[in-house]
Amino acid sequence: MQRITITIDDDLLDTLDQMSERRGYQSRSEALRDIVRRTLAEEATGMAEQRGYGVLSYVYEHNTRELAGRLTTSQHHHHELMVSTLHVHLNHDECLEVAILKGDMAEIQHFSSAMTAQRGVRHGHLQCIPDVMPEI
Ligand code: NI
Repeated sequence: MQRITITIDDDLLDTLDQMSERRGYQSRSEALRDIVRRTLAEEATGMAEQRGYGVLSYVYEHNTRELAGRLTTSQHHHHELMVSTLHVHLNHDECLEVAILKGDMAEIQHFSSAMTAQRGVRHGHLQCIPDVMPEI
């Protein structure tokens, strides 16, 4: 680990400190390391033939136009990507699903977009974790 000095304007530093407090970082260093890691993860995700993991989450109404069945069918069509799925019955109508995916990042993104673009699916979110990341 190395110690560096950076120059940053007051407004941006204020914003960094506020974000650090909101997210519970122990120090500016940890906040900055996490920002760099996140940026690298986004960059790596866009690379061709990049492999890794995806954490896909979404909420849907299980009674809407056989949506539950169609989402399950899509998962079976892409069974090679599926590692595990967590299903939570949120209330009478809504379900929360979290799927752990593994494979080609482009395929993971394509599959995730197709799932979350379905009518009746809300709060769709995909977190990408590329396989090859520099150690920082
Ligand atoms: Ni359910």
